[in-house]
Amino acid sequence: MPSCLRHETLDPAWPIQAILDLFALPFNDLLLQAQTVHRLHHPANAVQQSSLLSIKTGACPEDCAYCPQSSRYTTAVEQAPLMPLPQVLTAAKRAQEAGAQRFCMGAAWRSPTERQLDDVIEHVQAVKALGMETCVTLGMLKPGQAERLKAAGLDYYNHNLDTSPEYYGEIIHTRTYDDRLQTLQRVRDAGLKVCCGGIVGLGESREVRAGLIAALASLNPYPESVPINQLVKVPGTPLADAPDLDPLEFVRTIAVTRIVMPKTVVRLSAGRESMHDSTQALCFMAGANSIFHGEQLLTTPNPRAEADASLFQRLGLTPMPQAAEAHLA
Ligand code: SAM
Ligand code: DTB
Ligand code: SF4
Repeated sequence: MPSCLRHETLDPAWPIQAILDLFALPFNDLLLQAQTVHRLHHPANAVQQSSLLSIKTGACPEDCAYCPQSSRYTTAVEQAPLMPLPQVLTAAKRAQEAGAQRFCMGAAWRSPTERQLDDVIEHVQAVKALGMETCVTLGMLKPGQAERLKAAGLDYYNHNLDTSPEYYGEIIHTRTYDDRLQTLQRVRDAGLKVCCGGIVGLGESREVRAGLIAALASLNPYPESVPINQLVKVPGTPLADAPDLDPLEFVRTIAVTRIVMPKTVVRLSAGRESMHDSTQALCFMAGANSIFHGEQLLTTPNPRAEADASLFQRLGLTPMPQAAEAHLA
C-alpha cells in the first residue's frame, strides 16, 4: 500500500466493502440508484464531448502493460516527435467544428522537460484562444510545472491511477502509485482541475475495480473528471490476449463510479469502438456523461462521428453546453 494511501486515509464514507456491496446489488437496483444520483447532480440527457490528439507518439520509456506506446513492446504504433503547432491547431479547429468542447493533448513521456513544456504551453495557449477547454496528459510533473500550465490557461490535467494500489504492480513497474499521487497533488495544488480515472479489463478482479474506485474517491477533493477506460487489446502488448470483461460488469463499474463520486463527470472513455450500442446506452443510464468524440483516441480507433450522432439521436442525448459542465466542477 503506498504511503499516502493507507487504509486509514481512504475516504471513510466509502470502505471497500461498501463499494463491493454496490457492485453486488441486483443490476436493476444498481442502475436505478446510479440514475437517481445522476439526476440529482447533472442534466439528465447531456453528454460532455472531448476530443483527443496524440501530440507526441510512441517510444515511451514506461512499461504500462496495456499501452501500445511503450518502447518495450513491438506494436504497429509509429513513433512521432512533438507535433508542430499549426498541425495541432488544425486538429483542434476540426474537433471544435465537430462539436467537441474540450481538446485533450497526450504525450507519451515519462515526464516532460522544461523545454518540452515550453512547446506544450504554446499549444495550450493557442487552443485556449479558440475558445475551447484544454486538457493535457504528459506523464509525471516536477515541482513548478503544474503552475506553469495553470498560468498558460490550462483547464484540466489528466493523470490516471489506472487500477487499485494492490494490483498496480502487476501492470506497471517503472513508476509507483505514490509517484502518481504526487503528480495529482501537484496538479491540485496548482489550481488545475483533475481528470483521473482508470482502466478495466486487464484481467483484474471485481475487488480490484472496487479498490480503484475507492482510491479515486479518497483523493480530496475527488476528481472533477473520471475517465473509465476499457482495455483496447493491442497486438504486441502483454495484455493483447487479456480475457474479455463482461459488458454488464463494465456497466456496473460505471454505475458504482457514479454513485461514489456523484458530482464528477464520468467519461465512457477508451473501448467504445468494440462496445455494442446497447452497452453504451446502459452506461449512459448508469451515469456516464462524457465521451471522447472523433475517430481516433491516441493511437487506437474510436467510433466515427456519424455513429455517435446516430447513437445520440436514438437515445435523445445532447452535447453538454460548456457552461453547464463548468458549473458542476
Ligand atoms: N503517458 C501519459 C501517462 O500515462 O501518464 C498519458 C497518456 S496514457 C496513454 C493515458 C491513459 O490511457 C492511461 O493511463 C490508460 O488508462 C489509458 N490507456 C492507455 N492504453 C490503453 C489501452 N490500450 N486501452 C485502454 N486505455 C488505455
Ligand atoms: C484516458 O483516461 N484515456 C485517454 C486519455 N485519458 C488520454 C487515452 C486512451 C488511450 C487508448 C489507447 C490509445 O489510443 O493509444
Ligand atoms: Fe507511456 Fe502513458 Fe503509455 Fe504508460 S500509458 S507507456 S506512460 S504513454
